[in-house]
Order: sequence, then C-alpha cells, then structure tokens
Amino acid sequence: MKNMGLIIVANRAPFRRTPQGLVPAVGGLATALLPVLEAQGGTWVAASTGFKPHPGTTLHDGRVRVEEVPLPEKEWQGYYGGFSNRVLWPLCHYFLEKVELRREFYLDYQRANRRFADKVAQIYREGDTVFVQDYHLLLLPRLLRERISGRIGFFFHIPWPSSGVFRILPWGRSLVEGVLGADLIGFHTQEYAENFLRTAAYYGYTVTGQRVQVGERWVRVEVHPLGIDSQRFAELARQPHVHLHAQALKRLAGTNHLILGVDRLDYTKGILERLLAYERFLQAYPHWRGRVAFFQIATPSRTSVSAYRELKRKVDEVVGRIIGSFLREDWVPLRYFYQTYTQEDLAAFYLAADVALITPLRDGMNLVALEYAYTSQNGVLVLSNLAGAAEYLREAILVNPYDLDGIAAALDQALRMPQRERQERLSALKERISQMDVQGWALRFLESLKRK
Ligand code: ADQ
Repeated sequence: MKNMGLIIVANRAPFRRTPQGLVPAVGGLATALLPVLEAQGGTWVAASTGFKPHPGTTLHDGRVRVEEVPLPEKEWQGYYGGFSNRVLWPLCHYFLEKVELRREFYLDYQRANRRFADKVAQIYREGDTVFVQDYHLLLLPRLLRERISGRIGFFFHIPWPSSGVFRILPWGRSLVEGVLGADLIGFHTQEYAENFLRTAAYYGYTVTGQRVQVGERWVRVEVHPLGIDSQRFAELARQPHVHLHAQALKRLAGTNHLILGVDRLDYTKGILERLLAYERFLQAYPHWRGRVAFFQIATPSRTSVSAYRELKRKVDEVVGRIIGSFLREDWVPLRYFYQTYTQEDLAAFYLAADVALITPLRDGMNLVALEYAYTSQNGVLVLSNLAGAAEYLREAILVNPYDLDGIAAALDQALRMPQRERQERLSALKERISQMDVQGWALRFLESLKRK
C-alpha cells in the first residue's frame, strides 16, 4: 500500500543548531507538528537561512526529512525582513504606522513563495497532504493548487485583522486568492475567522456560513486554538532541579511577591506599556514598594529590523528610569533579562512568580500565558484582553494593555487575591489548557482536512 505522507511547510525548520548538532526546536510549531510528522512519516520544508545542512538531509529519527528552500540573500531580506516583518506583521497587529508598503518587498515575497511551491511540487507524491504555516506563505496554497492534487491545509498564527485594515494592502486581493488555494484554513479564534470571511466577501467571494466558494470548490474556515505541550510543563513543574532554581529566583527577588513578564522583544507584546504600568503601580500603591519585585524576560528578536532596535533602546531607557527612581539599598524593584532561556529555566521562573503580567497590545494567541497558568502552583495570571488566549482563559484577570491605571489596579488585585480564589481560578485555567493540548491541535486540524 502506498504510504501517504505529510508535508509541513513553514518559514523556519523545526531544528536548532547546537554544539552537539541539530536538536528539535522547543515551543510552538515544532512541538505541535514534529510528533505527528514522526508518527506519519513526512517532510518539513523551510527556508534555508544561515543554518545549512545539505538540502534534503534526513534528520531526526529517520522518519522526518527536512528539505530546504535556498533563497538568495536579497530575496530573503525582501520576503522575510521586508514583506513578512515590515508589512504583514505590523498590519495584522494593527500597527499601521509601521507598515511599509513597498512594492519590491511584495515582489520578493512572490518570488520566495514560488520557490517554496517549486520545492513542494518536486517532493510531492500522489496522496500526500500539505500543511502550510503562517503569514510568510499566504500565496503558497494557490500556487500549489495549480500543481498538485492532494489536500492543502493552511494555518494563520497571528490575528487576521478587520477587513477594513486588511484592505490597506494594495496586494490584498492576491493574498486572499493565494490562501484560498487551501481546502481548510485555520485560525486561533472566531474573531479572526470572521475577519477573514468578511475580507473574502469584500473581494467578491461568495461566503456561506464558514465556507468560501472558489470556482467549483468550497474552502472551509475553522477555529483551532493552538495549545501547549501540557504534559511536558507538568513534568517540569515536578522536577526537583526546577524547584531549586525557582527558590533561587525567589531569593534573588528578595521580596515576598514576584511579578513576571516573558516575551520576545517585539512591539506587539506591550513591554514598554507594561513597564510604564508597573511604574504607575509603584506610584499609586506605595505600600507595595519594597514588598514586590518585577522580573521581565525579553528574548532578542528580529534585530535586523529597525523598529525592533528602536524598541530595545526605549525599553532600556524606561528600565533604567524605573530602577533609578525606586531602587533602595534593600530593594531592587525591577530586573530585566535580555536573553533566551531554555524551557527548564522558563518553568522555574513560572513556578517562582506569584503573578504573570502578560499584556500584548495584540497577539494571535500567546502561549506564554498558557505555559504560566499550567506550570504555576499558586499564581495569578493577568492577561491582555487583546490576546487570542483571552478568548479561552476567562479565569485570568483580563486587562486592557493600553490602560496603565487599569493594569496597576489589576496588579494590586492579583497580589491581594485570597488563596482560595487563586486556586479556583488556576484549576479552571489548567483544566481548559489541558483540553487545548498541542498535539491534539495538529491531529484535529489534519483530521478535519481529510473531510471534504
Ligand atoms: P510568538 O509571538 O513567538 O508566536 P508566543 O506564543 O507567546 O509568541 O511564544 C511562543 C513560544 O516562545 C512559547 O513557547 C514561549 O515559551 C517561547 N518564548 C517566549 N519568550 C521566551 C524567552 N524569553 N525565552 C525562551 N522562550 C521564550 C506566534 C504568535 C502567537 C502565537 C504563536 C503560536 O505571535 O500569538 O501564540 O505564534 O501560534
């Protein structure tokens, strides 16, 4: 019998280079899709960027191949640094002043999507299923539809904005046409799915319920919220060395109460506003001074894009100002860690923190919120109502991430929350998160993709 394989297509490969060789990347997509790929056998197609095993090398346990799409440096800059990160990323997160509508970016995006299509068409065998990931590859489903006969799925990991915002793109129609090459399109929340359907209707497609008509075909649009590897976080939360690390972090905080923020350093994550809200909190609730510490972890991200370097400069400045105004001999109000941590280390931070302050200005989902609530044993989650995760984590304290006074009040509420209420909220959150397990996400999506 013919072995029907799975082809995952994403901008990045699910492996990281380490001194010991290639290891599976942690978090997000790799965790979601590698186990499925291993079980079924298949190929992961990604752009090659600096990390260069020989094209087509069989990596991992022999069941998973990684095929790389080589992109010339200039094209990579236009496709990734340009159209993906300076057009689609800010637009979909409603940062319209950061959108740079440059035609040459779009041309490189088209070229790169075509190269992905060539690679997939080359390795595709009759009966394979193709699962395309995210905003880097919106044109790919249609390019593939013209060349292969198998099922094509697409998942969009960031917010699909309102149709009025999407229409700012001069190439909006082609992008929507591109993604409608898929049989099934997935989003994290109903809001994003509805925004997409309205956008398709605006460009003249017939929309019925959650389906879009494209010629003879009906494309289905579904909501599949991505979760985390909850088993892995439950295991980490039980490990003695993680507990020891958490105790060391508590000692470092030197206070009874620890507040935590964890993000990539990205302007969508609301880090600057969060720091200002913490400053406001210390001003408005002075009795907390000396009794609470805030640890903010920020992973370096997209450092070649100027908006990210500018953000780093501003964050450094506000961190310095807060420490400068409140520091006492016996109290460090804020510590800022500009680095990437392992999952073990993050779990220790999650265990140590009494409150997680996760306040993106927009976020497709936000897996950090899920990781914290699942790992913490007695903590309170304060979460932005503009993160996709807020649709599901209703027992968090939900805040408007732009409202500094509101965040300050939420912090006070979280820190004073009675033990019983903390436990009730946390166990409800854990229950919800365990139902959203990451591997279930991939299986449910692929199961639905098989249906006509
Ligand atoms: P991201 O914007 O990267 O992902 P998020 O979902 O919060 O955002 O994080 C992804 C992973 O990165 C998490 O597993 C987290 O542990 C890890 N991570 C974050 N900061 C870290 C740090 N300082 N050190 C180590 N690891 C760190 C995009 C979308 C999100 C969507 C995901 C998945 O922007 O909205 O939830 O894809 O679809």
